[in-house]
Amino acid sequence: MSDAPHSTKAEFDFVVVSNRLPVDRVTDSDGVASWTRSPGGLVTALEPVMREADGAWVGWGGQPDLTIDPFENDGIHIVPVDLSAADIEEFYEGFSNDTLWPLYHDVIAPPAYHREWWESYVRVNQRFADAAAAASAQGAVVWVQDYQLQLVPRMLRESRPDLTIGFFNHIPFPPYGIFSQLPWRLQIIEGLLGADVIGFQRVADAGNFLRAVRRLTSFPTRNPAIEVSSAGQPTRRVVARAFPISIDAKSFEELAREPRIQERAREIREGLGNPRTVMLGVDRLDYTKGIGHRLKAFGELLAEGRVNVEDVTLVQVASPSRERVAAYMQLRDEIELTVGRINGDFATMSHTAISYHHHGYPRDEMVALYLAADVLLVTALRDGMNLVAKEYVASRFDDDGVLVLSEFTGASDELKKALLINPHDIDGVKDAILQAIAMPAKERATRMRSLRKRVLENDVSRWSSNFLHTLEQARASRYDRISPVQLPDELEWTVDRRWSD
Ligand code: GDG
Repeated sequence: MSDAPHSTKAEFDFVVVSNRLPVDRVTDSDGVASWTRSPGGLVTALEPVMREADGAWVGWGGQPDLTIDPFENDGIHIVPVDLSAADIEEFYEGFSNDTLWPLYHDVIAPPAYHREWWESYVRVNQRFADAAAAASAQGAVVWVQDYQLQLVPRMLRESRPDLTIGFFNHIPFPPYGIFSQLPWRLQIIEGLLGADVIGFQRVADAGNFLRAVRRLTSFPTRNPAIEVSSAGQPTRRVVARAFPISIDAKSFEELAREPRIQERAREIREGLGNPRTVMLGVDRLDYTKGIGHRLKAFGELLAEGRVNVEDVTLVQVASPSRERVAAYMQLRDEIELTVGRINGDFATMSHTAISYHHHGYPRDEMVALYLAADVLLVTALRDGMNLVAKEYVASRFDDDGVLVLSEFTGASDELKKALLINPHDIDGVKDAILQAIAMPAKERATRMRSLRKRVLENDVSRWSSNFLHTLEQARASRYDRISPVQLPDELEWTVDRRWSD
């Protein structure tokens, strides 16, 4: 079955592989299906590269048992991978979202280890690898995205040694003490080492990965290179380093500058009863985002009378996520109970304490919310990057607004002029909220200007071109040996072993 014109071409010089395709299948009231582009940053970043290189995108269409031939959508060749209902349960909701996700986020929730989930992960990774191999022309560049597909680089390397293979991990890579829990830790490391370049969000993530390589293999390493040898194969050099992801910053600024968006921002404030301060949280409803910590801090400030419900409102957008995974159902109950309690205790007839929204909003509405918010609260307990922080900054062309940002986000490595917080330290979060509310306009502008410079300069197109440039270089030096002077010395081994325990 197919809803779109078939693609005539079958092999491409540039192939992106991700769990989800960059398009969503929508069915109209007459039951006619079509595909619309999903508005993610990755699509925006890779679109120009895709067009220039005549690229293809391999991924799952988002619905079970949907067998669809490759087709073209708005200049991008789409190669769908079919997942059955059982694959979704075991590979996606199981191993990806209930094993790897909690394990890679500091075991905030306990990871579940099930052998049948792992077997499904291997099978589905092989299916993605086969689809990518079939879509790749001789000598093509293949860029694999994220933790759902960590075995694909090695699988591709085995079937197609002619390819140049990149991998980018959008979520953190955990310290060895945590990663080592995984019964299949060695297979994951070997899977990733099939790539020529392995990208991470933070320098610390790349460091954790290199330490795991040292602990689990005997491959020589010298930051950022690893010398990988396997029987019957020439020794290869693999590069593992940080490439912090970003957003299409200009498009956020452009939207924010539109008068209709600014008018909408005013309407939002009015609808909230024009409080002096609007605080905002925008997150997928996920236990890594620290939404409960944020609510606790705000609730205590209200209870202690240090903020007044007439003066300060918190808008919390919690977009629905992974609703069939038990930990997410429980989280939703907990968050909504807390919101209900705080509103019950503190709301007045004219002012609610927390305006809570369990839906997704269109991009326009998100930008209007960013403009309406005096303070953005990002309290993630662990987050690969956190794009919401960067979107807020990019939208604030007026150099106003205060970003309160968790140290446990990748974004905090770059956005040093935010008010940085440890979300576990509730008193510290409360102090930062009070500081943000009281911050003089001049200081807000100075901080925001510095944050904006960083985000506008390092946008997502720079991220993708940096990665692809490094991949190009890695292809050229794949068989260069790590020079003898660069071989790991005893000191490095000792230090690494001591700190990674
Ligand atoms: C993973 C990593 C890393 C959210 N609600 C709505 C909406 N969103 C958009 C935001 C933002 C994106 O979703 C969320 O990105 P984050 O980076 O904040 O978080 P994750 O979804 O966990 O993403 C993360 C990222 O990958 C990229 O590498 O930064 O660490 O976990 O763009 O705006 N967008 C719209 N309506 C919503 O209701 N339109």
